[in-house]
Formats: sequence, structure tokens, C-alpha cells
Amino acid sequence: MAEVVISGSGVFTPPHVITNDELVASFNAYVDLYNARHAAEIEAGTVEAKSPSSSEFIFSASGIEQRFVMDKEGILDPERMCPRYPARPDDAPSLMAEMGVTAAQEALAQAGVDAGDVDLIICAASNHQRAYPAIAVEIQQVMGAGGFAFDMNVACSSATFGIQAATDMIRGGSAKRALVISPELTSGHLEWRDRDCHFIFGDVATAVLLEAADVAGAAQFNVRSTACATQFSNNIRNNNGFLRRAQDQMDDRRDMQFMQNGRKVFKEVLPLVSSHIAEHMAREGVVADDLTRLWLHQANKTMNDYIGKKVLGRVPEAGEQPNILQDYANTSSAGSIIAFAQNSEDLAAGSVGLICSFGAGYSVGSVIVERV
Ligand code: CO8
Repeated sequence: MAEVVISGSGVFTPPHVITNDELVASFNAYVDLYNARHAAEIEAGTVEAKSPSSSEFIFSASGIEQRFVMDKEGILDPERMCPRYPARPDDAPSLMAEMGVTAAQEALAQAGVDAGDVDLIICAASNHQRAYPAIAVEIQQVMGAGGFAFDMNVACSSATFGIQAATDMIRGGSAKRALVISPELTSGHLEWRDRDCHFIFGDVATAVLLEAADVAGAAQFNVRSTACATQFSNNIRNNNGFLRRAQDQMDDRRDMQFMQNGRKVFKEVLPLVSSHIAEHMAREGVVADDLTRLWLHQANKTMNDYIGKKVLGRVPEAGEQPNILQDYANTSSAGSIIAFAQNSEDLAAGSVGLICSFGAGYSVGSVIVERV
């Protein structure tokens, strides 16, 4: 069986930043407009008044300070409250493909690999902007890659599940070089009009290049092993889908965007993730003292502090468990990969680290890597 290495990673950071203060100012302007327009129904008790958001709450509940987005104006317009992404002609690259290609080019450049030598592309993300043709096949064509390509969606765990799929395919001999690309255009499916979640997500794209060790010129990490697990839950859900028209649900309904019961997710996912990591480490013969770095999913700082402490058996030292969510917010499946891409170069040869994602499904994916 072929050994698999990670030889490059890339991050595309969108051009616009929204700080918590900017987000809250526009949200509260929307709330004032909404409450004024529904004053009579609110008075009559048939419509519930909306409550304002606050930067202090956002930071203390999540650790998020700002987020990057592909369009700022539409999101911050109190009369619109969602990004504006004009439809493109069918023969122009899609927005997700464009974001993904930029991240992928960085990963290829790091490894000194030509796109034409890639024979597998997985576009692994928590939503895809159309049903078909697959975004991955479009990226394959735009980049001039060979082989085959497909889309996959395991919500926040898409990238780690993609890494497992690519690793297994390289080990099994169906590919030599794979790009796992995660263009997370979360701004399109976030409900910016709901104070419980309007602050959570940001846009980004990441890419990881995996190669069979015998063809890799510039290996950075050996992939020692991967582990994926799922357990059904409705606590993070989006009901938008292709049956919408047939179900007479074309109206502006709350459940057509991201919904969650954040408290339940918090409580239920923490034990799931902690035991998943512990079992993966035990199977691989890795103990806490062997781990030099944890690159965790980036949803909530308190959650990460808890997991870091549980995995290492002590409070992680500065830099041992890097967080990027203060700058990027939750970028769904891309979060742990941003943390990895931006905080792995300094590791000494032989250092062992663990990438872990978790989220809707529920899903949890982990990858144990060793610095070459
Ligand atoms: N401003 C002020 N007050 C607020 C706000 C706000 N913006 N929002 C809520 N409040 C209020 C609430 O109404 C509540 O008031 P009260 O006590 O009077 O009822 C109080 O503040 C506390 O609210 P919560 O209990 O909701 O607050 P929490 O401390 O639980 O924090 C979090 C909320 C930050 C959401 C937290 O629960 C959390 O992070 N949970 C984990 C969530 C998580 O990890 N989810 C993973 C989702 S990611 C994923 O799987 C990918 C899905 C696909 C991507 C989708 C892209 C769009």
C-alpha cells in the first residue's frame, strides 16, 4: 500500500472584512426597521419583536472578532441582509470554483507540482452552489488537471472526510496526486437576520495536496492515519434542497438557511469529539505527550479550550493549539485546515500533530500527521 504525504496547503482569504461592531450596527438597524414595520402586529401579540445583537456577547460566547466575506455590502444593508452574488453565465467559472482554484494554486506552488499532474480533485464543502455539474469537475477543467473529480458534503467535517477519501484512494492505487479543496461560501447559507447565529460564519477556501510518497518531491507531513465517524442529529440543519419547488416551499422560510440549537450542539459534540480523538490516538499508538500540535475545528474558543485540555490532559501551552476563529470566524470545514496551513511550518521533523473537525451530521474527522 502506498504511503501518503501532504506536500502543500493553501488558503484563499476573501477581500472583505466585517468586524463584530460593523455586523452588530447593521443588524441592529435591521431590527429597528423590522420592529417599526411590524409595530401593530407586535402590539397585538401576533409577531414577536426582534432583539438587538451585541459585540460583547459575540466575543464572549464565541471568541470571534471578525469574519472575511466575498461580499460585504449586501450583508450589511439592513434592507437586504444577505450577500449579493450576481448570477454568472454558464461558461464563466463559478464563484466556488474561483475561490477553490486560488487556494489550490497556493498548495501546488508550495509542492512544486503542476496542475496537470493531479489526477484526483475532491471539492469538499458544506454546501455547493449548484447540483451539477460537480464544482470539482469544473475546477479540474479550469486548472487543467487530469484523472477524475467529485463533490462531497459532510458539513464542517468535509475537508477531513475528503482527506480520508483521498488518502484511501492513493493507498488503493486509484490516484497518485489529490487536491482536497474546500471553498466555504458560508455567507450564502447563513441567516444574517437571526441574532443567534448571524455572527458565526465567514467565507474562505482551503486546499490540501496529498501525494503518494513515491512521486512526491517536497513532502511536508506523512499521513499516519485518518478516522471518520458520524451520528445523526437534527441540531444543525438546513432544509433547502431540490424538492423545495415540489414541496411548495419557495417562500422566504427560516429553515431554508442554517439553523442550529447551539447549546445542544455544544453539549453533545464535545464528548463525541473527545472520545473520537482518544480512540483514534489509542489505535495509532499515540499518547498525549507525543502530540506537538492540535489543529482543531474553529467554531468556538471555549469548545477548543475544552477539547485541547481533554486531549492533552493539561491546559495547552501557547501555540500548541492555534486558533484562527478570532480572525476568520467559523469557516465550516476549512477552519482546521486554515489552522494547519498557517501553523505547521515551524514543526521539527518527527513531530506528530492531529487535525480534527466536527459539526453537522453530527460528524467528526481526524487526521494524524508526522512532520517529514
Ligand atoms: N447578541 C446578544 N445576545 C444574544 C445573541 C446576540 N447576537 N445571540 C443570542 N443571545 C442571547 C440568547 O437569546 C440567550 O438569551 P437568554 O439567556 O435570555 O435566553 C443568551 O444570549 C445566551 O444564548 P445561547 O444560549 O444561544 O448562547 P451560547 O452561550 O450557547 O452561545 C453559540 C451561542 C456561540 C452558538 C454556542 O452555543 C456555540 O458555539 N455552540 C456550538 C455551535 C457549533 O459548534 N456549531 C457547529 C456548527 S458549524 C457546522 O456544523 C457547519 C454547518 C454548515 C455550515 C453552515 C454555514 C452557514
